[in-house]
Amino acid sequence: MAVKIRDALVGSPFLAACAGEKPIHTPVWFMRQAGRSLPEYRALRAGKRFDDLILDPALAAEVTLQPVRRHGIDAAIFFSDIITSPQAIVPGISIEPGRGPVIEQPFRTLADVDRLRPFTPEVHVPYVIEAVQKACVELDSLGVPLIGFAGAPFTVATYLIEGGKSKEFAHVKTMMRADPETWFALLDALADMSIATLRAQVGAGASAIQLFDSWAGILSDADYRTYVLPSSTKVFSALSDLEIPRFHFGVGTGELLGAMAEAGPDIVGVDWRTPLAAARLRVGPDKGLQGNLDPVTLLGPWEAIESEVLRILSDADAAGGRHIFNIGHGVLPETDPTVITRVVDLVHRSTSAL
Ligand code: 1CP
Repeated sequence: MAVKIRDALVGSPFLAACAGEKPIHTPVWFMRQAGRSLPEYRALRAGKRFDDLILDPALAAEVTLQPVRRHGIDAAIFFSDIITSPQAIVPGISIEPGRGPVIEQPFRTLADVDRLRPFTPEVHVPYVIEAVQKACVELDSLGVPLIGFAGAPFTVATYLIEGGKSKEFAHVKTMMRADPETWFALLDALADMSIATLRAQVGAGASAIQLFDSWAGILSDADYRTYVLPSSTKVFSALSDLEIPRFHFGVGTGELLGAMAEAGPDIVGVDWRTPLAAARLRVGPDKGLQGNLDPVTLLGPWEAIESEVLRILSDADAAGGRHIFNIGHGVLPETDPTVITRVVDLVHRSTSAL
């Protein structure tokens, strides 16, 4: 793919791999690399709510940069949340410690969809734009690109419909089948919101984007194709003119990788359940693969971590390369950050001769 690269980021292994070129080493970053595994994050966070960080561009930029300075990773991910955009225009949405997003008045009817419109990033989330701009000043000086992100319409809808996190997703799956009019209107409005926030982040300096469809794996391939694929496809196609790498991610999505690739991303995330060779067959030869270390592996022992990392690198090679090393879901809070730095170093050292 053609990738637009700012002068400061020429030579970035992450952007080279995304473009399908041979990077100087396999690029590596970690989902949830910013946050509770870092003592410097806990120090900065003391006495503050999560929203205090999100709403303050200087703090959000600082937290985005912390793991880059510490680990020498190849990309930063913007510190925000998938619920930040809906939260900005819908009253009664909060992020509660230990719980995640909580929605006071869950979305259940067609009338609820109107609560999401209109959404204009410059008006509703100016702090997001400013935080991206601030983070990119230091990231440019380090030659490290920023990944912007948004929640995929489906995963954001699960929170809005259920009112928070869910195990069975009963309201979600029932609305899909019982009230397709509301379902598709809601997912379409959320697609527009994802498109607007992603375009705003790219406009402010992000060099790549990731669409998080964390909970898509609860669906069958048939249901995913009917109820989810159209809205995710809309997001990826609305970003195609930007010439930036577009990532698509989910957990437990081994059975959906073909359909998720059809939505139109350039790189597809693979969790630890699916070998990269099997992912390659489902995704096809032309897209990048991201993953696929089990985050629990990082809890140790080091010998097991090392052999898993090397196995994944060799699997990636056998699966045709174009690999971005990552974990299959977020860093666990109890992970020792020095282990993450060691993994970054291991990935770089063992691939720089390839
Ligand atoms: O470092 C980074 O990865 C950037 C920060 C980031 C990202 C990418 C945060 C900060 N949230 C997200 C995306 C996000 N938020 C996802 C997709 C990624 C994933 O699957 O992990 C999801 C599903 C959410 C929803 C959410 N927000 C949860 C999960 C709840 C559940 O259903 O299990 C939680 C706990 C939050 C709050 C949140 N977001 C981010 C942090 C650091 C926190 C914890 C806040 C706190 O300390 O209370």
